[in-house]
Amino acid sequence: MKDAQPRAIYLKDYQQPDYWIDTSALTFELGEESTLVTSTLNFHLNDSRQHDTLPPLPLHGQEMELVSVAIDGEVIPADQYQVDKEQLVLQPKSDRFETTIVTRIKPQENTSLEGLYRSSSMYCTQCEAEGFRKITYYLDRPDVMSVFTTTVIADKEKYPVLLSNGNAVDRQDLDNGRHLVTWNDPFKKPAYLFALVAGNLDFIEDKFTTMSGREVTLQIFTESHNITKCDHAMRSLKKSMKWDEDVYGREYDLDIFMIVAVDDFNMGAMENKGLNIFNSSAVLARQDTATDAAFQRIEAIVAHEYFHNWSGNRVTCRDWFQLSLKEGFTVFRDAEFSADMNSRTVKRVEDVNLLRSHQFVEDAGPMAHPIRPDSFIEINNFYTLTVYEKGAEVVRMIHNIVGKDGFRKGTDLYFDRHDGQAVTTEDFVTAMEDANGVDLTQFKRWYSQAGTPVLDVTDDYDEEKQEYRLTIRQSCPATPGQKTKLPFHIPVEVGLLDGEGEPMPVTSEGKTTLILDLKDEEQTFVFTGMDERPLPSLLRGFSAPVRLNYDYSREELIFLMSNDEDGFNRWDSCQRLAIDVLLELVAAVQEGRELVVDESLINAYRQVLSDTSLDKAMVAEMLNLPSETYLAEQMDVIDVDAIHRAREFVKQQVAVGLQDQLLATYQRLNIEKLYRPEAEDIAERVLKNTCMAYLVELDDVVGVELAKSQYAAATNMTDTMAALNCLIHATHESAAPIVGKALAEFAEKWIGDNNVMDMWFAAQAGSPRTGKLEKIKELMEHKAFDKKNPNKMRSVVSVFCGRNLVNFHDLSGSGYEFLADEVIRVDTLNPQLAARLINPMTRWKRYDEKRRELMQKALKRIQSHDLSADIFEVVSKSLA
Ligand code: B3K
Ligand code: ZN
Repeated sequence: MKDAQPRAIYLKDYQQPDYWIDTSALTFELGEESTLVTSTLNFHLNDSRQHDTLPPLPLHGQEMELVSVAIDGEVIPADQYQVDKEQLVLQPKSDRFETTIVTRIKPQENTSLEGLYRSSSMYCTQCEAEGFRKITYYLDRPDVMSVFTTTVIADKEKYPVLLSNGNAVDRQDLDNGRHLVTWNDPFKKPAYLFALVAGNLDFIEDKFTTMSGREVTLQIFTESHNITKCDHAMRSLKKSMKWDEDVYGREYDLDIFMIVAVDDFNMGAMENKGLNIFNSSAVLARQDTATDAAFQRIEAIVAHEYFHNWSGNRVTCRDWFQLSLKEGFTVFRDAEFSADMNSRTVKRVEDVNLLRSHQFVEDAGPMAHPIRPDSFIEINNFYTLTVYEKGAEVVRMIHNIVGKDGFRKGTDLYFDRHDGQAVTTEDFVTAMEDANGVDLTQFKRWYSQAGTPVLDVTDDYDEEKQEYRLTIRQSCPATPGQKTKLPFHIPVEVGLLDGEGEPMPVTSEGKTTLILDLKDEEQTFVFTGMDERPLPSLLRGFSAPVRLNYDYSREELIFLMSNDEDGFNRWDSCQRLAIDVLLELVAAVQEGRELVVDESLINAYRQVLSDTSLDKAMVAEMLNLPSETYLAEQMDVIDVDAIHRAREFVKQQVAVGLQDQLLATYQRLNIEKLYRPEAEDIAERVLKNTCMAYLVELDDVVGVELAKSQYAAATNMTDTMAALNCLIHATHESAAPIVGKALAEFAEKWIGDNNVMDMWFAAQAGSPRTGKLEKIKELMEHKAFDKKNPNKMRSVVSVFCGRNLVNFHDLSGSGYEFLADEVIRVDTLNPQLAARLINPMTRWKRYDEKRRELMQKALKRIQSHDLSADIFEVVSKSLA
């Protein structure tokens, strides 16, 4: 770091601004060389702050040329304002005034994908969190909300479509082949929700009639070659609009809702008011181009962004420390939507898997932070799994504490009370308390304390008294800046099973499941009238984001797997069993002992496979071994090679042990059918493909033959990709010649489809067998690769470093050097992307000494460069 070091900002320093903005009128003249932005802003003094004289007005602004400034129509000479790399400071002369500021920007040179930039042939914007300040000088903070009117002027032939927030209020043809469209958004909003799009785009259109009978026009825009891939997103949008009315009573508020798909985008999508901008991978899907997983991801992201219209836009965040107010809540909303549209238990399993294998890692690492952080250097580094996923778990716990109806009362009050305001997580919790007459004071520690709490559970049974006692101790590991923690209020849902596997009543009304409110460091819960010793089913539905330890025997886990009435815990027991077996084998690998897989795991899987009462997607989830990342988390010192060996060995032994059954299941499900991306059909495909993935582990041609025929016959991308992945991973020698040919044919067919090619790249980069570092470098030179495009970089670099652990952590250190080079290169172009790429190296302290040294060296090399605030923060916190 050569320049002055970026500074942290603190939640405790929050102050309202000295001025508010009432209206913002913007005119964009888009030109090939540069874009001229004229902004006319109406300010008034913030009376709730103390002023003796009129305070100066500092406006945020970066990377732009200031052309002129006027206040109330009078041009201000340069000696009467200050301008530097970060801001423009004006001195107002009255408590109400209008500024007119003209700036020149160069979107075509903007590689950060923040502010106004170009993606292929179009212009688009991304303003959250602080990108608007790259467009014009402004009070770029979420508590400053104003009414925006936006005029876009551009060449009509090149940019026939000109979009911004709200409703179109004027269209005109101008001289020199240009045209103009003016948009007005009647809802006050912060600048981060501003959006603009200009391009030669096609669109599909539909209508939605809201619950009060208003007709809304729905449009999805994309480049014309992708127009046949928008129907699924449109269906998802209509379902989301209906669901938000039914479940939350929330209606859409403008006459038009637009989605635009762009190829160069840092994250999934953005909820700009009335004009959502999406990463094309989160919109485009057709059965031949997108997998079931992509169809489901699209449905969830469309819903998520749509739901933000209330949880985020109508009620927004006071400051960026409150990010989880909108993100945690909206993730909870989209998760419930997906659960209602598909299988609830499967959705829960997927979310918990993500949380445990990635958020728990974050919470135990150098970047750990509470869901409401109390300081940050670069806010873009805080769009994390903690703020999003753990934030959603915290909202879910409130939902569980106050119940479904109580939660709805709480959200009704929250939306009514705060409509049009920028508020805090505290306000959200207060609405829940007020609507339900509950006290959530202790619960609020979830917002301020970082780290994953640990529950250690023990029990005893008194036969004479017929009493069963469950003792739960909570603790929470230290995290950066937080050595000790106060006890959390943790809702722990439990049930008890008798010796026959029947649920036992646990409440006086005879209910068989109940939520224990754990509030102390240690608490004992007594169950009376127990005529036998029960087996506890703990943390049902994953009722709190914690790690839970209870000394289950393998027999008990198998018993729970087949008898627990809680579907989530049936899966979790299966996971616990697999982890136990796998960690035992990891130790055997490390000690050079012979590897033997406990038969009980294979028998358990056999039983799962033959249980026709189970949802097929659940069967697949149960057969899925815990990921290498999750296993790594269970170890004090991570041994990637031993984990990989052990896991591969178990896969292979399961395949050997269950060969006939896997084959029979595959054949039973491999029937030609019309493609539908619906839960039931998706479940059939996922189970079939899980069986195939085991069968290619055999030292036998059978699996390869299946994959080969499925690859040739597939009529949808789910089956195509599953077969291709199986060929890539197959152990049998007959796979090698086929896989090369299949990959080449695939690339030839799909070279023009960015999203499909991303899967092709990822399949190779993620495979321990094909994805060696030389191959990674070769992939990055492929003609379909683009070193500036976030999707491409993620599909090769992030997949290699995050999933292909044995190759990334190669003892030569070459993986670390490669990642350091890429981070340094990307940081000069797109700091947000660089900060995501570096993530796998931030947990260096968890590895063996040799790897620790190598990673530390690579991090220090990065640190010696002139860095963005984003990378500076991640690197310095990691090395601390
Ligand atoms: N709100 C955006 C995320 C913006 C990220 C900026 N670095 C997408 C979402 O969560 O809906
Ligand atoms: Zn969001």
